[in-house]
Amino acid sequence: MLAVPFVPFELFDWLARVLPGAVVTFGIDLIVALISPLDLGELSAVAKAVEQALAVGIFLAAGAALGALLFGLSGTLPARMWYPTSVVLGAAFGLAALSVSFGAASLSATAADSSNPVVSGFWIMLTFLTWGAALAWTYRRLSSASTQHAAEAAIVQRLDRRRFLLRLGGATAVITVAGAGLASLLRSEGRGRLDADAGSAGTWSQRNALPNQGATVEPAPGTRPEFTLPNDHYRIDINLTPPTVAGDQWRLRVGGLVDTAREFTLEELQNYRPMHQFITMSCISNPLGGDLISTTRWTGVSMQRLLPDLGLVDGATHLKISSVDGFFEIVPLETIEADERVMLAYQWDGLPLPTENGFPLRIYVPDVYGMKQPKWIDRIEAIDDWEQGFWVVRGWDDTARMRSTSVIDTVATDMVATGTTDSSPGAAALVPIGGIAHAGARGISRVEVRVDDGDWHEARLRQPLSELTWVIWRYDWPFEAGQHTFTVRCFDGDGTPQITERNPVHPSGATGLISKRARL
Ligand SMILES: Nc1nc2c(c(=O)[nH]1)N[C@H]1C(S)=C(S)[C@@H](COP(=O)(O)O)O[C@H]1N2
Ligand SMILES: [Mo]
Repeated sequence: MLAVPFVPFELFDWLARVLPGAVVTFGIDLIVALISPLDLGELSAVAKAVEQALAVGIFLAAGAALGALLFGLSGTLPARMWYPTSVVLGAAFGLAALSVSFGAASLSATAADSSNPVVSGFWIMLTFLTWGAALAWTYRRLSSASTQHAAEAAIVQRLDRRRFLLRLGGATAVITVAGAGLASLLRSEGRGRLDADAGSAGTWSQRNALPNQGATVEPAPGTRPEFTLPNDHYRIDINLTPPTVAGDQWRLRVGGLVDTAREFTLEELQNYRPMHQFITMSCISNPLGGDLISTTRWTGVSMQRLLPDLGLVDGATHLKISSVDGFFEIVPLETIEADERVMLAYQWDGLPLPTENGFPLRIYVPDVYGMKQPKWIDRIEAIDDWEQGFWVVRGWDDTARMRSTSVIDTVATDMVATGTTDSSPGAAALVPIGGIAHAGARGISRVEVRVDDGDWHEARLRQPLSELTWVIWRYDWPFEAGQHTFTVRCFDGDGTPQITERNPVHPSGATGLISKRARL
């Protein structure tokens, strides 16, 4: 499999890591704020597309700006020096890009990333050398035209500046687009192979009934699927293209405060007794009622089971979990010792983790947002103190405990049925209203719905897939014609109500009540 880097994406990913956290967070918030109201579709997919466009835009602008700079300096340069100079310039940028690219790769010392470093390096250099050559070519063509009429030199010079920029921009764009096409062509081979493996086995959910089969409360029509198919699971991470890891070469390296450094293969991890958990995970950047929250079946090994085999020595108090993309988080040993549900997971819905979602290994930590749960893990380091994780360094909440949240998915105005409820003992036309409620690993004890400024009515709760997943609720509302506002609130397992005050996603996750208006 050949996987070559796409230079604009590499540059963008690098910027996202080195720019101050506040700038990056501001950028992400801005993208989410701009695209959410447009309702273009699944938030994580749209955001990735916008970021990719931005990456290409930044690359084009930088290419044109560098060209313009060279153009400005070129007055002092004899014509025969243009080609060599541009090529040297291209080579210099190529080398800079190379060091960035391999700097990122060396964060993961196992050669598990399936892209071949020689091929990648060659590819990056080729991109920049082509760019350098295009620069010289453009400049040469334009200046030979301009020197024919020396008298008009001043005007032509000014005119040419614009034409030069346009042409150079065009040349950079052609190189970028051609590079993108080639890179994705080469890469799609690899992706196809993984999918083929996946397809032959079939998913767990295709072969099995969900554990709450026979639950008495049926979701209101229009409620989101209770179980998210892995392909539909949201995806959020710091990469424009997900790291592709070769499973057979991959090793989980364990070091730091251990008696001897050691490694685990994927197979060795899979030889431990597996653990299956239905889990709802959410991104801390999920806007109120947003779609950066999903539920699937995770399989892996409990960290409690693995712990005795890590060789930790006295003084170790935390594990630093790091990923091939440079992402990392710190998990206290206390958390692992107190909760067997902390797990290193290698399957979703009975299949190896999808590339986007962390193949071959990711961690699950109950009750905290996704930002605390590295994907594509390749290293565990035992340390003797807490440290800030990747997003904590960049200004997000230390603990990132999941907020309680409840969402109205549907007011099923076209599904009016006749029946009775506590609030209307006589037979009445009922409108099913429904959605989800979730409170991390704390469970949901109660969901209530209010219509306009009326009283709160208790909704019925469907038995969830597990204590770690969202709960589907349903309230059959006695129909009243007119325009109405429906509001929902939930209480976690301890009876603690969700926070009603509005808070933005940054830095600790969104809070506030969600309302939906409907005309009946
Ligand atoms: N290696 C790595 N792991 C990561 C991230 C990342 O950028 N890199 N993002 C985290 C964040 S912010 C979230 S919300 C979850 C999302 O997991 P998913 O994409 O599988 O839904 O992955 C987490 N793990
Ligand atoms: Mo996230």
